[in-house]
Amino acid sequence: MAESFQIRGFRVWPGHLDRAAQEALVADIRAVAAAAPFVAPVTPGGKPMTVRMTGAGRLGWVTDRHGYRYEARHPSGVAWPPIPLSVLALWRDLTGLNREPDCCLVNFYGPQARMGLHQDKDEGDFSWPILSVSLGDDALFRIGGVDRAEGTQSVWLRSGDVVVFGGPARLAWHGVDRLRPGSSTLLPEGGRFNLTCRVVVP
Ligand code: MD6
Ligand code: FE
Repeated sequence: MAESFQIRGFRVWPGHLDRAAQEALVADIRAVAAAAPFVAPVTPGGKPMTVRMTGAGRLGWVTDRHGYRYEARHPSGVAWPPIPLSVLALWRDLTGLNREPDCCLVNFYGPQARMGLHQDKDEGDFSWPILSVSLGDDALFRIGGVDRAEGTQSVWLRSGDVVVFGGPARLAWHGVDRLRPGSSTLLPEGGRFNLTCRVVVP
C-alpha cells in the first residue's frame, strides 16, 4: 500500500488509486447516477448548494427545506442503488473494518462549486471513520479543529487521493474552498466527484 500522511488527524493516501482504478470508479458512479440521478440540493435555510448530490447504500444523505438527514429513498422515491463493490473494497482495505458503510454520498463539483466549512454530524455514531475519495479536478480542502474557532490548514486533494478521518478528527470542521479547473483529464466534462462513505446506524 502506498505511503500515507496525517494532517490534523486526517489520514491522506495521495495517489492511492491509479488511473485504471479511477476510471472504474467513475463508471461505477455513472451507474449509480443512472439509477439515482444527481439533484441540486437546498439547505434548510433555503440556500442552493453549488454541488450536485446523489448516493448509494441503504441510506442516503439529503437536505431540503425540512432539514439535513438520512433517508431510505432518493428524493424521486426510488431506493438508493447498492454501494459499488469497488468502493466497499476500498473501505475494507483502508479502514480495516468488517462493518460496511450504510451510505456512500456522491458529490459532483462543477468548476465553480465549493463546500462551506461544516461538520459531518447527522450520523448516529461518531465512533466510525469516514472515508473520502477524490476523482477529477484538484480541490483545495480546508481542515480545522473540532472547535470552529481553531485555526485551519489546507491541502490540495488530487484525483485518486483517499482520505480517512476518524477518532478525534471525526467531528472536525472541514470544507472545499475551490477547484483547480482543468487540472485533471479524468472527467471529459471537467469538475470533480467526491465520494464519502459513512456508517450511519449504530
Ligand atoms: C469533499 N468532503 O472532499 C468534501 N466529509 O468534497 C467532505 O465534506 C467530507 O471529505 C466528511 C468526511 C470526509 C470528507
Ligand atoms: Fe464533510
